[in-house]
Amino acid sequence: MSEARLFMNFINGEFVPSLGGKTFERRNPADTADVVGIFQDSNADDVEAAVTAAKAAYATWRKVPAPRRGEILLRAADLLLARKDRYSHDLTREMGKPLFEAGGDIVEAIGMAQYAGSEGRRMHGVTTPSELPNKFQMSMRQPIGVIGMITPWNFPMAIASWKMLPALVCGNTVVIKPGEDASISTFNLVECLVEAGLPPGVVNIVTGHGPSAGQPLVEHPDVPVLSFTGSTEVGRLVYELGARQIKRVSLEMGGKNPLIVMDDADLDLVEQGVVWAAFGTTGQRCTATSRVIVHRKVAAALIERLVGRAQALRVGNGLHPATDMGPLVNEAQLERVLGYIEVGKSEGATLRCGGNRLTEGSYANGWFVQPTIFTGVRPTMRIAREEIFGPVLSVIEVESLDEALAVANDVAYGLSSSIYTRDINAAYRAMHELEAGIVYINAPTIGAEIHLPFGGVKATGNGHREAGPTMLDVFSEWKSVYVDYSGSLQRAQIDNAD
Ligand code: UN1
Repeated sequence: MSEARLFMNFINGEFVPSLGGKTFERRNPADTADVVGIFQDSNADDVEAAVTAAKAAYATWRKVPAPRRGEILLRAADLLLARKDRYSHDLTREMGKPLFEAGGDIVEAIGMAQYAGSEGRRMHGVTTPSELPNKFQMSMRQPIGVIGMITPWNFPMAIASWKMLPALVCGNTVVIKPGEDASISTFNLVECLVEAGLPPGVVNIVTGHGPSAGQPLVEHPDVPVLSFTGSTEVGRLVYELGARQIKRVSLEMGGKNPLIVMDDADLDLVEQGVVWAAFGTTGQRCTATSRVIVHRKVAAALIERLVGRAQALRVGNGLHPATDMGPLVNEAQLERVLGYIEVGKSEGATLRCGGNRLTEGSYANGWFVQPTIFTGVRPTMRIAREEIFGPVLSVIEVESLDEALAVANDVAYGLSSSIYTRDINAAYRAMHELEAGIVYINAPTIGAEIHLPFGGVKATGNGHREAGPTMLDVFSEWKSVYVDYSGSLQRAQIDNAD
């Protein structure tokens, strides 16, 4: 067991305690005897100090040429790669996912650092001809100011990188409040940026809880842009509070992601994909497969395979190399998942495997639950409609592609989706008709890459996309510039009208 480390806030390049003098501790969800860190329980005064630092740093950072800003990110990518093992260990210990998955979280941040870093030499605008002679026109991106970020614990390094790195390359400065269950990864990301040359005040970290540290950030008048990933419930609050000050608010929220299995699907492939996407990260991904919508002809065969695979998963401490599935992140999440399992039973779904908390032996000090599969689920049941964020899979049987698509779309959310079929027409129909920001063909609902837009429709998001070329849109303002070198007044839409 390693030592518990004391983490200060990071404001203006210095590690400082919370002005309120309070701290909180984080324990390893696989072994609650292991205190992984003690963090500042920040308040509005800490947020004020961080925003003040970010605002002052903005005056100079916005003028650093974008390629120079990008070079810092590219150097940070190299540092992240060199420290991948250590940072993966920290990440597993703070939030529970197995080491191999934690490595993926770091690799996603490395990819984003390379992608956002190289954007420093692109950030293309549009240059178009004028309708008037001797007139030139173009558009360019400009930074906005201090960006407030509230990040979740489930991808503590990747999601922090999706927000922070595009914001920085655009020339903004940042105040970030990481999820209180997994703050260390944000410190690790920022450590690399600082060693790579990021000036003081450009990124500031304020740890703590939503009401005491998140809300003052959301409401701060000097923070014009908010980027939030988390629950729809909290996202709605962030949106409402932001709207009062006409802030730009980018929200990334829940999912109830469907995976359609047609009767011509390759069931070997389906079996592997479903188990990975439903139980990977203990189901705690907003992209997790939580509904399998299967054609009745292959349902029985598929269910048997899924149950066999789910029961064979090795649940345990993510630090052990043999572990397939780690614990849930905290006690509240455990209670929530167990609560939904009870809901599923009382709604009349059939519990085919799992359903219990694991408490014996090495499980005694952790938040472990078995991989759980419900069959006979009807689309109207709560377990088919509400986001559980745990290793609970609902299997729904259908008769046709039309019915599968209708069931898939009949939920509030629309993040990720998938269809397994060998019929190219069915695949293309699904691609067009699934109400989701992401569609996979013959692959499960998880595993988005950072150079395509990431985000969802309906209650999942509010129209913004993280990652991909669209990532710059949240963190920059367009400016259109007209240069008239005719030496005379040329009236657009009038002097050239005939
Ligand atoms: C999330 O669950 O919030 O596509 C992000 C994926 C990962 C990111 C998940 N690359 O599953």
